[in-house]
Amino acid sequence: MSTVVTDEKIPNNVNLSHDPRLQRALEQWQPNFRNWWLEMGPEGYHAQEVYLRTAISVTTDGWAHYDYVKMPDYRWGIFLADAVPDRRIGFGDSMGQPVWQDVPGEHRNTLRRLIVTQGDTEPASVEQQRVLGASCPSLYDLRNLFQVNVEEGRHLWAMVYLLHGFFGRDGREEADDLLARRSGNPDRPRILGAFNEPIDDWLSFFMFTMFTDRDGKYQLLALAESGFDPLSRTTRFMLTEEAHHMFVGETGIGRVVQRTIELMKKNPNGDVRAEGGVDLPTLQRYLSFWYTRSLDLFGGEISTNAASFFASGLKGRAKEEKFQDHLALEGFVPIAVPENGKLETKQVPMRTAMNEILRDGYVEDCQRGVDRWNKLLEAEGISTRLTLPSRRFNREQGIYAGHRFDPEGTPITEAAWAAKQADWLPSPADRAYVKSLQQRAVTKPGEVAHWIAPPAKGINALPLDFVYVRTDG
Ligand code: BYC
Ligand code: FE
Ligand code: FE
Repeated sequence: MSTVVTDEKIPNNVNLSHDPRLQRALEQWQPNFRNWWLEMGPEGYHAQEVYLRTAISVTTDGWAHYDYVKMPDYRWGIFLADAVPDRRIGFGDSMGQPVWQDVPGEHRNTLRRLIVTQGDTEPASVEQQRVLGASCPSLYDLRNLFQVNVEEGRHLWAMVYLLHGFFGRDGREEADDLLARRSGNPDRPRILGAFNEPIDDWLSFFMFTMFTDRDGKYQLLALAESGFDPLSRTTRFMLTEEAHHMFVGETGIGRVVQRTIELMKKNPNGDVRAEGGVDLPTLQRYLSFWYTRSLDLFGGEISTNAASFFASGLKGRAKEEKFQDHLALEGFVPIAVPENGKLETKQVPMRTAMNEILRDGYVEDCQRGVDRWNKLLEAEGISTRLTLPSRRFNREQGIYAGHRFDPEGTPITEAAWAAKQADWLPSPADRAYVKSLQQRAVTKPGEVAHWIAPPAKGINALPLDFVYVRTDG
């Protein structure tokens, strides 16, 4: 098992002190990261102590340490899951060969691009969420926001380690660029669409951690299969942290649903807005928006990029061992392709459909979460259900982009779309309403904003009124 060092400038289990050049390069990047955090990290919360978990090892029990820390002093470390002895490439044209401990020359550019794309999302999400502290629904939620933020910062460190460690000068330049792009900035935006969308209310934050962090889970599962072993080991450990981010999203929305039900019952007309809550149609519109923007993150349904990532052993399918045929040279995936205003089912060769196969697993996983929310409605005798729209609806990437579909996936005209859009997606008025519920930060220990139910339990077995963030500090 790799030794974990936590008393160096950069906590790590990659023997950093045995590679002085790499150590020096990363120690030079460290103050730039810190400056980026001070400029783009959680606004107004640099001096307060936050009750956070910090990764200190990669064992399944006790990998995290909980204590108060000021976020700029968080110990962002480089941790790789333990190596699997005699690991072999599990799919594609090099199937069965020993995994690579270094970057094969012929895959260098492609791998760098994958790592940069992954790495770019991490600081992007911190930038997107930076203003949320001013409107938090409770100290518990505020702490969870910051937990997610510092861990996305650690995920950036994980990708920067790979860039510095394996890609020489190009890698160092890419690492600098990861701190230079800015979410939503028209001149130097983040790479992927969803990471340039604003998140300035907590409903968006919970939808993002439910749906967009879950894309992270699936992309990381696919990269964990990589024949480039350092990438596999890095992403495997990132997945450990990712579970909490999705927990924050799923339970966050679950708590909103719960409060919405209470307010529906309280009001004689079932008018949730009149009671200061988030009505179900608004929840549905936010869900539809973040789900579809996250579907885009899987790339095109028909993708030669995806085929070549798979062929060359760089990116597999989630849980590749569950599949029978790891070559994927035979077989086709039926995909409905828009043609002349209609849908034609085409048989797409398996490798070219890899993005769609990964998306399939994601859609099922999302559905399980939505089912749990719907159970809450069902238990209270409410007939409305939250639904995932068709994967053709509201897409900006892939074969459905540039065409209009209703939430059931039926092709519609531009005029029909224009007439119904405000029923299907959040309108400026919806956004203004949601923000109006979140005008101030709720920071009294144990207090929870009116529009959301309290959590079922506290963090790390602590009570709900624990001071998760010392806001006076
Ligand atoms: N926005 O063949 P195509 C996370 C581009 S989330 C903008 O269809 P490909 C996290 C694409 O780059 C996980 N552009 O797609 C979550 C290509 O550009 P070029 C992040 C897009 O390459 C929450 C063109 O369209 N990890 O960790 O098969 C908080 C055609 O490409 C988008 C990864 O993404 C888009 N949505 O697949 C914090 C894993 N989609 O070549 C963190 C690494 C596609 O024409 N990335 N394009 O210039 C990949 O595996 C692939 O790059 C993608 C795209 C799956 C994203
Ligand atoms: Fe992440
Ligand atoms: Fe995450």
